[in-house]
Amino acid sequence: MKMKVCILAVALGLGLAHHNSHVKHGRTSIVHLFEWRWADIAQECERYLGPNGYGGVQISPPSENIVVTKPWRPWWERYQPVSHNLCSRSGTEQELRDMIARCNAVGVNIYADAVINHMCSNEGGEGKHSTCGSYFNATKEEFPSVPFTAQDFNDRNCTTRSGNIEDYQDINQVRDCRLVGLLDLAHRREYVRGKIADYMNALIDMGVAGFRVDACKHMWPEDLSAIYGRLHNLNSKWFPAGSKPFIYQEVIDLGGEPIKACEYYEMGRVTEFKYGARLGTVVRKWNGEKLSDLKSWGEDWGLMPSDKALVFVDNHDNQRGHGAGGKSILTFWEPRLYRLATAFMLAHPYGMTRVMSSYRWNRHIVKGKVSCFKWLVFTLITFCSHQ
Ligand code: QV4
Ligand code: CA
Repeated sequence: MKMKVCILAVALGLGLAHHNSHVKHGRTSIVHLFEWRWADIAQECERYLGPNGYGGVQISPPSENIVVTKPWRPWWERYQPVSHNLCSRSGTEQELRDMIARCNAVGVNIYADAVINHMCSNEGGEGKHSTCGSYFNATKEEFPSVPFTAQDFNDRNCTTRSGNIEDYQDINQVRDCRLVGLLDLAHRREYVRGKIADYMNALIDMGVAGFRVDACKHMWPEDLSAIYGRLHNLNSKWFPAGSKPFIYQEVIDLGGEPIKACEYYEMGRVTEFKYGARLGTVVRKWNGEKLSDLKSWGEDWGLMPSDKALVFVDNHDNQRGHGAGGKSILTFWEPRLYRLATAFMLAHPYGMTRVMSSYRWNRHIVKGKVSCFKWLVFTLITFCSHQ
């Protein structure tokens, strides 16, 4: 039944306005510079990405977010916005503007990660612990810098006791309740749609070529469509007049849930999470699979249509145990296999490809107390053996 709905929606052809990535010079790949500073991205565009044929960069969310200090500043605080001001750990608004201009000047597009499903966590407290110093009150759902107030959130539309998503089999919960406590915006409200479009339009006017839209599974397709419909054309200083922003939507669809990636095809591309999960099993030679099996790689393997897919070996979530993907996902922790999978992805014509540029972290600490103890013992032994 659900599949029929998807086919109908695509057949209605509400336009493929946001599917063009606008990459220059026939380039085919972008790179996610996860948590990079704007000033460093500008240099990287000029020094490496432009000369080496990268089409664009996905940047970390540029909007002002909550500052989480316990136990340390985690990367994921950037997925908890408190306003649409443009200062973050990556830099100031002026640095963002300068980076976008410099990357555009060398033919490298910028795609911003738009966190629009929610604001910060319900446990975010009250005060000015935010990256531009804006005041907010998470308990009262007040974000005066936008402004958003309690009526702009979905509480009355959510039916779970906790107010959080409890069952991914229930579409209403997934879209109208809080994802891990994150205050869920009511996109059916014209006002909320307008504020989000204003934020995205400010970035478009600065020269971005499009957006990765975060957590799309948690937003109704018709609401997203209404928001995208309000977006400006790209800045004609760098793009042909009439160009619509490129949009790729984060929907994790590995099967088994009622919300399907195909519900979002007509509005933009969609992240294909089956790609990295399945490629990982082949490269690891699980189930007796061989690289030569990949000659039929693509839709025949149950992947979405190539012209709808945004693909990657791993992403910032599943390389560090967040989100979904499973054990087969390859990361830089296994460099030989990772290089192989990435080279295959870049050489193969399926989907729009995204390379991951991340950073190393201490896996022992992340994995909890037992491993933490092991790490301590290991560090002591290493230290002593070097004395
Ligand atoms: C905790 C408890 C909750 C409790 C809540 C109370 O776990 O049970 O209700 O406190 O406030 C962080 C913490 C998380 C915490 C939450 C709220 O990890 O433990 O909840 O904050 O304080 C990133 C991280 C999340 C992080 C979030 C917000 O991955 O761990 O949560 O940022 O800081 C699904 C979605 C998919 C999503 C994926 C991770 O369908 O959309 O999970 N992926 C995107 C991004 C991802 C980001 C978000 C969505 C949210 O790629 O990076 O989550 O914007 O599959
Ligand atoms: Ca929602």
